[in-house]
Amino acid sequence: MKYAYPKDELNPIYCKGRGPDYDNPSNININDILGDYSLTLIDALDTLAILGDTREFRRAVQLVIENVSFDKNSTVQVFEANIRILGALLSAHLLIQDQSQPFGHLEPEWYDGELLEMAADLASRFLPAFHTSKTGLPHPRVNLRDGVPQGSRTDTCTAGAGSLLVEFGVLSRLIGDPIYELSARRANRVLWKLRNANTGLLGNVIDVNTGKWVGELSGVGAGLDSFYEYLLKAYILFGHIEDYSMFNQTYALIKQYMRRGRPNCNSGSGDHPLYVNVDMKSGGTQTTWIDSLQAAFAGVQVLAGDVEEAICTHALYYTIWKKYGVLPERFNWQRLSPDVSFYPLRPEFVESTYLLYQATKNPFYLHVGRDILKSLNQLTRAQCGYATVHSVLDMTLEDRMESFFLSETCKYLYLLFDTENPVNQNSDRYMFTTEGHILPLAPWLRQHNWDSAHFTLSPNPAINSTDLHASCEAINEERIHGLPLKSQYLEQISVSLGVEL
Ligand code: DMJ
Repeated sequence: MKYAYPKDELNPIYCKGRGPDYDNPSNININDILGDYSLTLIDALDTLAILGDTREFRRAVQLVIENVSFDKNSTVQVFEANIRILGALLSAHLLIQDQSQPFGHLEPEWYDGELLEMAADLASRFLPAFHTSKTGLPHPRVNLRDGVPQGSRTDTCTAGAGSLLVEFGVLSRLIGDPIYELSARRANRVLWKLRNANTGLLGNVIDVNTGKWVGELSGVGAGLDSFYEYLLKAYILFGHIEDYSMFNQTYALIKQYMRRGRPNCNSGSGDHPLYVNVDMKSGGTQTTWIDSLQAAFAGVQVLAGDVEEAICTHALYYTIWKKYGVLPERFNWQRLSPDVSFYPLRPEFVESTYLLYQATKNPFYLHVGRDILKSLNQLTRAQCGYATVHSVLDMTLEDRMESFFLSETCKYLYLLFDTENPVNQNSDRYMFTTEGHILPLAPWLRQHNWDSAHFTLSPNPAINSTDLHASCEAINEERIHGLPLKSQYLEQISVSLGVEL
């Protein structure tokens, strides 16, 4: 707040604010995310509530309402603005509206739904992305004032087009306007139809006008990660069996085509399991790297009830984290070195550590959390904040702190240790969006107040009851008191990666 507000991000080394790069519109690394709308403050609203800083939360809400406008000549990515801004506004609005105020007194006396109005205004600016595409898949970018820019790119990653349902569904249900939920559902169904006929897998990049795959890599990391996550989370929130069925079918295919290594993580022999990137047409291995976004997959596996497998997935990223002190963006599992070596303070590994601790209560994950905390403080702390690691090889830093550091990385770390936090005390009442915003799990979200007969799209994909086969394993005593992954297997990964755990 001191150095950056009202800018979008903090430059933590030179203590300055950062906004969009208006001089260079093609700088999408910046402009996709920064919209001149106090991004970090908005993204961190519910973090303030979770930290119990009610005064600062109310002050931040007031600043946002009084000073932020979406009537801006900013061209942003729909996906990023959805998860970071729309999700944050909805979460903060719902926290304020919660009659029981479990986080303390969050509601400003004068509050009259302004954050929800802002959310609806922002989402209405996303709609041209859907209306101007030939398939129903959204264009990746919109100008907040003018809609889809003439001649703008039509290739979108699958996660970008197919992870809008959680926020759009909540908004639709709050304001009673189905357009958002139906647009997001339609995009999911279009993607679903375009699965490869042979494998059933989706690629990572698609053209929104032709519906042709431009990237045929299929994996659980960048480009696809939150698509799977949101099928499951949309089901948890809204209870539509269609979403659950889609999740279960894809999850089975992920196991079939992408998983390598011994069949059972915690027994038998063979290599440590690994989810690789494959060719969507054949299922054959396509790359020798995994990326740091894939570390979130263990969290999805926890939510899906596949805790043993989550323990296994997480252990690999823990070993890589220990090797460098943070996670390189891409790690080559053949050469055992980074292919892409920056670390922008991403939350995925912390997130799955937190979710695994919630699921197992095994203190191993508290130790992992302490390791994370120590290395963030030792390696990334800068003059005015925490800085992106430019290269894990020499630990040089870059002057950037992305908004997800406060909305996710810090939040999950805090929640890992704050066992009395209302989120942890009522963990069956909340769900995290892919940007770490908490949403209530509530009966009213399982209903909608519009007449679905007027709004049917294409028919539901065929759903077979045998697709619905998830189960929740009970965690036995051994899981709580012993190492979650048996020591011989932990040692196996540490030896193969040359790390001392
Ligand atoms: C965040 O914006 C979200 O976690 C998203 O799902 C993936 N990318 C970043 C964090 O790495």
